[in-house]
Amino acid sequence: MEGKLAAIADAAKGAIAACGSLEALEEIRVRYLGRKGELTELLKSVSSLPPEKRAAFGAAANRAKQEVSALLESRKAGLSAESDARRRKADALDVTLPGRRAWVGRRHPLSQLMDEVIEIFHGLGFSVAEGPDCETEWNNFEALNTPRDHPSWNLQDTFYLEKPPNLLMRTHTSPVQIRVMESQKPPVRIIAPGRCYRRDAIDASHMPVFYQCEGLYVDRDASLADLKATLTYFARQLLGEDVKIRFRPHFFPFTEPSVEYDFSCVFCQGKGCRVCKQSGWLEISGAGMVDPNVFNKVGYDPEVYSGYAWGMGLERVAMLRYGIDDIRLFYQGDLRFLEQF
Ligand code: 2NL
Repeated sequence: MEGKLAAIADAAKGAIAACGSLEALEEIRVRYLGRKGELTELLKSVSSLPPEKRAAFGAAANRAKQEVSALLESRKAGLSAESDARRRKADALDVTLPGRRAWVGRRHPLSQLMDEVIEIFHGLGFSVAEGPDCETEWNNFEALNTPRDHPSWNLQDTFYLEKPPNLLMRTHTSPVQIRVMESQKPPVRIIAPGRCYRRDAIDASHMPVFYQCEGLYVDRDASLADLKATLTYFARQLLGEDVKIRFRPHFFPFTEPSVEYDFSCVFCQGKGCRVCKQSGWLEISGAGMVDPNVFNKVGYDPEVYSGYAWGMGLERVAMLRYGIDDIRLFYQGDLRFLEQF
């Protein structure tokens, strides 16, 4: 019996010393000192001993019980203090942590560029005109002298609204200029920045939604020389005094004569590189003298008035300016791209 008492007491003391949590400690208490605990049972068995052995064993068993009890209490205090300390540490406010910096956004690169373009033409006396994204066939095509069988005036290339009367998403911002000419007399000096639409599959150089900035000047004596001077001034303001500009003959239904215009490559100074595809020139867009048929449609007398107009795709200008080779980057909202501007 004495040997068993010593073994149980030693096991209990060892378990208490090794125990790592209050829950485990409670299990140990139940196991040894609970109502059916091992030490409790041993104490109960004192009565079954021969009388001469009862006193000594009873005293030894009680001593063991007291020792284990005391150890349980002190271990409990220790574990409580440890868990309190742990919780305090976890809940603590670390005043040495750097604060979270307020996140500052910025304007989209296309918006920044549009503002610059507007600012440059503002300096030449042009004001901004705006119109709806959804337009009539008249404003978008017919008044612009565009023949009914022209590819852009076509279900395949333009988004039409389902309900009559054949409204569509504008394919350029020219309808804004038609609206201005139909509602006011010359002189006209406006630019029309805005969003345009076309039915197109998305790839590195096409988006179904894109931005344009067109311009229109109408007066009694506007000439092709004025057009060239205006676009040359614009090119120098936008890309620097050294940039050259060239005009090539072209055709548009709404201008006569018509030109396409190129800026010398700002990356290689015209020597030929990846961005200009070795040509030394960056193709920007088209321009020309407003076709007399357009003036007739809006009620301006082509014998009295002349005008020049031009267009440019904003994404294209941005891509050429920054050497970007994929138009989709403007529309993916990737901060790694946007934060560079
Ligand atoms: C291009 C270049 C162009 C115009 C747009 C225009 C507007 C009116 C009258 C005459 Cl109201 N012209 N705009 C002129 C020439 C070129 O855009 O590459 N377009 C596809």
